[in-house]
Amino acid sequence: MKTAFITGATAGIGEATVRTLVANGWRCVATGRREERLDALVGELGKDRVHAACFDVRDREGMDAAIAGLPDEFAGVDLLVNNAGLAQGLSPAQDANLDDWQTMIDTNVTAMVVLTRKLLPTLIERRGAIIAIGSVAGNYVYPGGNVYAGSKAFANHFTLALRADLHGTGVRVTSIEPGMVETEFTVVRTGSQEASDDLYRGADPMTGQDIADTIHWIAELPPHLNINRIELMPVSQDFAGFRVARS
Ligand code: NDP
Ligand code: 8X3
Repeated sequence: MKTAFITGATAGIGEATVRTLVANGWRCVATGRREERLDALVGELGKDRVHAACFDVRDREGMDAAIAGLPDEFAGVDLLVNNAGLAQGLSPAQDANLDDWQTMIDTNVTAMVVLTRKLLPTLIERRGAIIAIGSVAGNYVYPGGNVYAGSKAFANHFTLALRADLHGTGVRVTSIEPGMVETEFTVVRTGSQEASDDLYRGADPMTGQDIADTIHWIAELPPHLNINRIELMPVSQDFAGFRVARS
C-alpha cells in the first residue's frame, strides 16, 4: 500500500484528496492546524489508513516532530502533496497589510520548500512523486493579487525546478495550477462566509473533488510518465483582460 503526505487536509482540496486516495487504496498522512478535523478524518476513514499530523507548516520544530513521529507504516512517503496555502487580505499593494504578506510568504513559499527538502530523501529512496498545488494566479496576474500571485508563481516554478534537479532519480514532479475552486479558501481570502458565497454565486466553480480526482489520476499514472504541469479552470472563468486607465 502506498503512502501520501498531504498538507492542508482539514478542508477543501486537501481533505478531498485524503478521501479520494484512501478510497483508492492509499494510506495518508493528513496535516493541518485544526486537530478536531484531522481526528474526525481518522475516525471516519480508520487509523490504519489515515495518520493525523497536527502542526502549523510555518513551525519548523513542529514539522520535524510530526515527521519524526510518523508510525512505521506511514514513514515511507511515496507521494508528497504540497497543498496547504492561503490568500489573505488581498488588496492593492499600496494598502496592503505587511503581516498578511508575511503570512502568505511563510505558508505558501517557505513552508513548502522546507517540507519538500525534509521529505526528499524518502521520496528519492522510494522513487516517489511530488504534486504541488500552485495556481493560475501564478501565471496571470490580477489586481490585488500581488504577494499571493508571487507566492504561487514561486510554487509553480519551484516545482518545475525540482523536476530538473530530480532528473534521473525516478521521482515524478507535477505542478497543478487551478483557477476558481469552491473551498474555504475564499472565506479566508474575503474574511467572511457571506462574501465568499457572493464570489461563487452563479460561477459554477470547480470543486475540491475535481482537483482531488486530478491528483489521483496523476499519482497513478505509469511510472515512466510525468505530467510536468497542468492548468485547470471552470468553464465560466478565463484570463484577465488588459486595462487602460484613461485621463
Ligand atoms: P482551504 O482554505 O479550503 O484549505 C486550506 C488548507 O490549508 C487547510 O487545510 C488549512 O488547514 C491549510 N493551512 C493553511 N495555513 C496553514 C498553516 N499555517 N499550517 C498548516 N496548514 C495550513 O483552501 P483550498 O483547499 O482551496 O486551498 C488549498 C491550496 O489550493 C492552497 O495552496 C491554495 O492556494 C490553492 N488554490 C486554491 C484555489 C481556490 O480557488 N480555492 C485556486 C488555486 C489554488 P488549517 O487551517 O487547519 O491549518
Ligand atoms: C486562486 C485562483 O482563480 O480564485 O488561487 O484567483 S483564483
